[in-house]
Amino acid sequence: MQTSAGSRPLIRHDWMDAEIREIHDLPLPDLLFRAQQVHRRYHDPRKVQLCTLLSIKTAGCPEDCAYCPQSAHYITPVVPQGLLDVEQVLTAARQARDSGSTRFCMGAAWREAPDGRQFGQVLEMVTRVRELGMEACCTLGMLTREQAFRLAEAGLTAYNHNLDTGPDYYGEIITTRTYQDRLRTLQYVREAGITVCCGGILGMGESLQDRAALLRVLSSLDPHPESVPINALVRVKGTPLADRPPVDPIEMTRMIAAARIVLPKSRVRLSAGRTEMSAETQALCFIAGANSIFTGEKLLTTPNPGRDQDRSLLHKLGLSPLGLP
Ligand code: SAM
Ligand code: DTB
Ligand code: SF4
Repeated sequence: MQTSAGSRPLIRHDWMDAEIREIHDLPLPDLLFRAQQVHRRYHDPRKVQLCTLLSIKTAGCPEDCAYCPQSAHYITPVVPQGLLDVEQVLTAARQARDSGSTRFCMGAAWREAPDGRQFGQVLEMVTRVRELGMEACCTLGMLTREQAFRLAEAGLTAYNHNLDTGPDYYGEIITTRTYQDRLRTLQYVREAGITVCCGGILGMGESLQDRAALLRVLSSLDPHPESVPINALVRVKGTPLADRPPVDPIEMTRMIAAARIVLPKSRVRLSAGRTEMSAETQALCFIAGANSIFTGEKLLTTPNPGRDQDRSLLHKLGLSPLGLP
């Protein structure tokens, strides 16, 4: 078993909230030093995974997630769009691959993945994206065990299903499903042999305790999620969280560093919210152990720094895109 200087193993599933808080609140140089030590043990610190998102079904979602511009409960600027054709998706995937992305993530504003023709269409998208030589990820809402196995059979690399925040704060953000519902889908994804992508959002009014609790729950999953997206809330007009203050850059850095220390092998993704982050903030996040980003003009429905901007940022920092494994 790999151990740190003391006798504690580095990969742990028994983290306690208080220990995580202690790490999170360390003087920043100490926190970054610890995060770098862990990061360099498990990852190449010069490589950043590039992922591209596409919304394959947009808006009209029956869930009431307070952050989400695609919820049917709120009036937002997002224009609804039914499920895209397979060919439209492939065109976007090819473009993403040709501009250096190795993972293509397809998101649908569903509470739960539907059965029938639409699910068949998604399975075809997955298979065809894999045929392009890319990793394929989906985020379709809740799944049944059978759907998870069918996605695995189609070749799906990863399934994104976020816990968003700690269990105590969850009910303040979403009332139409429970934390337990989320954990159940994550379990099916794991059983099907698909890698797990699961993280959260900062800036929704949660406390530092809620952030620590999110990391504790993520670390209790065995194995740890292979990918952990850390999003800064994108504040969209019409959503209940539209008027929240922006996430403090140092708080973002601390959360990424704490995630890196608690989830040593996971790919930590600096996800939504980068259009509002300076190059310096993003640099701090990479130093803290982030090693993946979403690249391309758009996330699902909101803007994201374009490829040229990301290329020049990575170049300036001496980082380079990760190739396929
Ligand atoms: N409907 C599916 C679900 O909720 O699992 C898949 C799509 S949903 C848009 C994917 C994730 O995007 C959410 O779990 C949430 O963490 C993130 N997200 C949505 N709106 C966001 C926002 N305004 N800012 C940051 N992250 C957001
Ligand atoms: C994740 O954690 N962040 C991405 C991805 N997983 C699906 C989504 C961010 C969405 C931001 C708001 C939008 O563009 O609609
Ligand atoms: Fe948005 Fe997904 Fe929540 Fe639907 S389930 S409102 S798409 S985050």
